[in-house]
Amino acid sequence: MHSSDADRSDHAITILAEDYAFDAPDEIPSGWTTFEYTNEGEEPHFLIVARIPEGKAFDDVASQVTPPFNEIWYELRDGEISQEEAFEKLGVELPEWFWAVEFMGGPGLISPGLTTHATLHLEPGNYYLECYAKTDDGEFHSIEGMMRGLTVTDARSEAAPPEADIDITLSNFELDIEGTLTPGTHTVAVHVAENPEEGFGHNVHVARIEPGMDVDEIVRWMKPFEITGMLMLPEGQTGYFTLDLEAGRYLFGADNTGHLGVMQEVNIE
Ligand SMILES: [Cu+2]
Repeated sequence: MHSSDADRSDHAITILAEDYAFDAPDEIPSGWTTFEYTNEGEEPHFLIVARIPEGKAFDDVASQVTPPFNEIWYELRDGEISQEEAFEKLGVELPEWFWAVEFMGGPGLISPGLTTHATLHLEPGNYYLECYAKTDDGEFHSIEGMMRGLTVTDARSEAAPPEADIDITLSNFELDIEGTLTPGTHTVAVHVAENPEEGFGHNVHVARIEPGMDVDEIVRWMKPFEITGMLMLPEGQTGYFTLDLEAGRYLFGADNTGHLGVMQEVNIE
C-alpha cells in the first residue's frame, strides 16, 4: 500500500488522478478502505468503484464492454444516432453480464489541486476504477485512459468505519442533511435509503460558491467549483467522505445519472 493515515482509518490508499490516468494500487484487502484521492490534473476528476459480476474480470470489461460502448458513444456524440437509438444499441451490443455491474461509491468530482477522502466497504472480487467525466470535446476521460482494474482480496482489513458528525440521507430525490456544518473538517456519512428506480444511483456533490458568483450559473456548470462528494452507492449502503469548510456559501446537491435532483444552499458562519 502507498500510504496510511492513522487519523482516518488504519487502512488507507492513495490514488492520484492525472489528465488522463490513475496512479493506483492493483490490489487491496476487503473491508473498509479509505481512498485518498488527489487531483493532479488540470481538469476536474472523480473516481467510481464498480464491482464486476462473479466470473468476469477487468479484461472482460476492456474487451467486451469498452469497444461497443465507445463506438455507440461516438455515434451519439457526432449526431449519427439519437439518444434513444443509443440506448437500444447498448442493450443489444453490451454483454448481458454488464447490467449486473454494481456501482459501489467513490470520491466525487473534485477541482484540480484538491484532495478528498472517501471510505467504502468492499467485499472480495474484481472491480474497476473509472472517471467518465467529459473533456470539452465530449470525450470520456475513461476512453482517454482513466479506467483500470482493482482486485479486492480475501484478506480483510480490520479498519473500522470513520465516525461521522454529519449525516446525509438520500431517499429517491430527497437529500436530507443532519448535523451542524461549521468551519473546519467534517466526516460525512452518506446513507442511501432508496435509489430512484431509473438509472444507477445518486452522486452527492459539494461545491463552494465564491463571492460574486451567480448560484444558477454554478448549478449549470458545477464542475469547476466542486470540492468533494460521494458517487453512487448501492441501496442500503453507507459511505463516508471528508468535508473541509470555511466561512462562506456552499451548494449541496445530488443527481441521478446526469439529472440534477436536489440542490441546497448552505451558509457557513
Ligand atoms: Cu476525469
